[in-house]
Amino acid sequence: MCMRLLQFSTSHYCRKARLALGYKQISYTVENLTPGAHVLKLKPLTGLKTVPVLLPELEGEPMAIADSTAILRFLERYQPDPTFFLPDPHLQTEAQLLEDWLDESIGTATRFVYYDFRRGEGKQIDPSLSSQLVIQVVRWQYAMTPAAVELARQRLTLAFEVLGDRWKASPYLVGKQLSVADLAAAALLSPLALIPQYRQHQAWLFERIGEIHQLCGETLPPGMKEKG
Ligand SMILES: N[C@@H](CCC(=O)N[C@@H](CS)C(=O)NCC(=O)O)C(=O)O
Repeated sequence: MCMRLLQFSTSHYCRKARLALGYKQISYTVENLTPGAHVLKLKPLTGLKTVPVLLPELEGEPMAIADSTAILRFLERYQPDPTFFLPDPHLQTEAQLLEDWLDESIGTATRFVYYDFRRGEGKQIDPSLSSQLVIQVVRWQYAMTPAAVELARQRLTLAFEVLGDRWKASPYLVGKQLSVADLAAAALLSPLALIPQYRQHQAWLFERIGEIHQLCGETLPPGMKEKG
């Protein structure tokens, strides 16, 4: 039996779980859920309504694990090698703190800025009525007002400073090896690859995002090209 990942194919949090599975070379299948109907499946399984959810399909293991951070923790316990936990406990705590900030603050900011782009300047990516309707629903669901989008942009500016200081000096955000912080950053900032202004001014970010995807055997995010 192999593990099953319940996901939305476009979700950057699901990308984080896929990067972790790929890094550990664990085979898994994905089940793409339909937004809206997903709640009916997820609520009874996890008590939450968000993807990713991992179904380990293993005896003696939980039936379902919700939340990307919990999934990474489970994968590390299930298969410690290769590790994405740092041997120094202080550095591991720092990596987890960065992961939490990226999940809770930056992943949300990315979502706001991305959907704002898709209905404005980036409308041509998919101007179809169905796509624009989905974008409107998501914007309404998360109360993406212009003021909230502006605050999200400011949070991203801080993220570029914090991540830039670290990734320009070393391939790793914390310590001397890949950690949960690197995986979280590579996934949660990836939707920005479609926005020309970020691609142009934060080239270092997309370079590192590309390298981490390659290391994890994960397809590059939309807007980034595989190297020949
Ligand atoms: N903290 C969660 C966030 C996951 C999340 O926000 N997932 C979104 C997709 S990007 C979702 O499932 N939204 C559907 C909903 O809220 O009903 C994690 O790290 O897994």
